[in-house]
Amino acid sequence: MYWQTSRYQIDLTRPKVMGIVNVTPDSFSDGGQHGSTLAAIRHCEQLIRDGADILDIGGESTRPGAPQVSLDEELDRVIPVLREAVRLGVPVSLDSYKPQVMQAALDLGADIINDIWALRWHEGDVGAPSLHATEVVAAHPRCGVCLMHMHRDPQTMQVAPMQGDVLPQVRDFLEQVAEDLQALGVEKSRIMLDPGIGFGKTVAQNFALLARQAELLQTGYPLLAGWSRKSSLAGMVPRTAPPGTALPASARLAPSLAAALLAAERGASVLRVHDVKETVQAMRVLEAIR
Ligand code: YH5
Repeated sequence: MYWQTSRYQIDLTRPKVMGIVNVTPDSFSDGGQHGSTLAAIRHCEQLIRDGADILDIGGESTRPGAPQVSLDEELDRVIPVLREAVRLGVPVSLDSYKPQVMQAALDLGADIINDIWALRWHEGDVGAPSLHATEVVAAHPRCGVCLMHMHRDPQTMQVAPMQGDVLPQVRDFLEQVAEDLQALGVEKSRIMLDPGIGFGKTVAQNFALLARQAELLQTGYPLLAGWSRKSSLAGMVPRTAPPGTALPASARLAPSLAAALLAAERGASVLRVHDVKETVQAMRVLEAIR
């Protein structure tokens, strides 16, 4: 199976490693963007040396409760990085839900739109109808798109997680958005689905999405798995640890690798990770037994 993207047909025979690049404001310089742009590009280059197959570049933190970033701020962060990143020889993905950022990224040659809102985000209902994300993607002849399931929104998703058996809910939602997108003329080969680990689900629900990943693969679409450093992995501590012991995000490498490897072994096609070098090594173990 291939993932069709703007410039690359990505072979999904073996799992691909997508390296996360967060473009965050530069606390060292005078408020300009040069420092953070340079740091992000350096990070892109390092991830490629580490074996990243795809770069995923984002300018807004989507951690639970994180503040939103304005359109202008997000463009200022992400566009200078994308302009350089598309010259690095690997497919480049934009992690954003804002249609205007998607359009600017595609205009620069970005290969993939990765959207935690599955192209369904829209600003407050006041004012003129703005550019819609589905139209931006559908108007492009072949960019790739990753459609992710999220319960509620990043500000409130953990306040009231999902109820009941999440598997059919996540599967049916993703199948529906993929179908709607194809009705707008987007080829099936451009679409990747993602259960949205950590986005409005309990720890048990997140692990059910891994244990029963086969039910998501029944849709016939390839899957992206995003387990890297997520808080569901914080409890992976010795049984002797005091109750409530939690690993900080910086100490979640081992469980992140375990989750990525299990997801790949259970059929995930793309692994979205912070720790590319180590994930590539883990994937070599999978290849060795196949
Ligand atoms: C995803 O799963 N996630 S941003 C909280 C953390 C660690 C990591 C420390 N964008 C996904 O990575 N796009 C994000 O706790 C994504 N799938 C796709 N397709 C959140 C993130 C993170 C949040």
